[in-house]
Amino acid sequence: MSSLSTIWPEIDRTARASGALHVGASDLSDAHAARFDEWIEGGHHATMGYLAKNRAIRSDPHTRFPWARSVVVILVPYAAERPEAPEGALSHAIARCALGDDYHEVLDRMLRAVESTIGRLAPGAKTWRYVDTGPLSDRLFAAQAGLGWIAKNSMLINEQDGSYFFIGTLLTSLENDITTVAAADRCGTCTRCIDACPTRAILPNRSVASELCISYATIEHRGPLDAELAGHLEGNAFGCDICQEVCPWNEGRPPAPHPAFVPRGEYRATPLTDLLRFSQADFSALFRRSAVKRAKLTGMQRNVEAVVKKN
Ligand code: B12
Ligand code: SF4
Ligand code: SF4
Repeated sequence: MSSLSTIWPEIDRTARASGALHVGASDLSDAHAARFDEWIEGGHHATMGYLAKNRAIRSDPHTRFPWARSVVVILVPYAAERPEAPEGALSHAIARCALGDDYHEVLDRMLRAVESTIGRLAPGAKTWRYVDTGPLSDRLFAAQAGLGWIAKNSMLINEQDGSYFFIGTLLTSLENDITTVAAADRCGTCTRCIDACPTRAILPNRSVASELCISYATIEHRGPLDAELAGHLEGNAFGCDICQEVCPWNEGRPPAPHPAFVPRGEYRATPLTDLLRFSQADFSALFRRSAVKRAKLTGMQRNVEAVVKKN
């Protein structure tokens, strides 16, 4: 059976040709699985019950993937800059990561391309694609692949290109013999993200309490918003970028977004409050192939009402 290094130039080339900015390789083990256990025990997954079910797999990924020996990791940039738009436009209220196409589909297609390169050059090798929804930590693999450090805001930050990117992972049965150099921790004494978080959701151990996080509340939480949190959305109706906006590693010249993540013009042209009058058909049309669909029409109307009430 081949090892990753024998076909690495081809893997790297395929991933970059499909739009990845950084490509790396990690072992399958999670050296920090205990941190995940601690987070779950603290109840910081809130109502995302599927995460608690992943505990056993995180502590020993081989229980679910006995054949896997390496992980190919890709970083794919989205728009680091918000588009110019009139006051009150929808584009001001949606997190940058959701201003283009749904990343789950885009990164899955990119990983498929890498998968077929592996299939061609290492016949018989097994692979498994994950974008976000897997029972494993995308950030941890990216850090172990040397692509960045786990920062105080819990994001994976790349020293050259900041943190506005998605992570895709491809488990493979090929031996990991790629040499990686761990990225240095560049947070230093900075605490800008912790100080800027409007709901004090960032914990001292580089993790986030979902139950306090605007991103969780506006995307994942079903039912009415907690009254206090609803008063601190800071204009965010889907997701939140505040702890990345203040980060010095996102200053400077950002990388261009993958073409699928260029902000959609319709969001600049639509007033946020229009959503309050939307039918299901309007919602489905505006957010076709978009991650915003996850919040559903009722969730988005709940969020917009909270944002408008505060203003
Ligand atoms: C649940 C989840 C959320 C939750 C909880 C967020 C959180 N910080 O834990 C909520 C809904 C709040 C959320 C919000 C967002 N999310 Co989210 N989310 C996830 C998901 C599905 C799991 C994360 C998780 O398990 N968290 C629990 C913690 C304990 O695990 P972890 O973050 O993976 O941390 C591991 C390691 O980092 C390690 N570790 C922790 N501290 C340290 C310290 C050191 C020194 C080391 C070496 C290791 C280490 O411990 C863990 C071990 O497994 C991942 C996808 C995935 N499957 O990994 C996406 C993911 C983390 N999310 C992502 C994004 C883009 C976002 C948002 C920016 C979206 C938005 N704009 O609103 C925000 C950012 C908020 C924030 N500051 O984290 C990206 C992050 C990309 C990046 N550059 O880091 C991911 C990777 C999705 C993807 N595939 O691209 N998210
Ligand atoms: S995403 Fe927003 S609410 Fe969540 S930790 Fe970052 S700044 Fe705080
Ligand atoms: S704002 Fe400062 S502390 Fe927070 S992630 Fe960026 S460098 Fe680290």
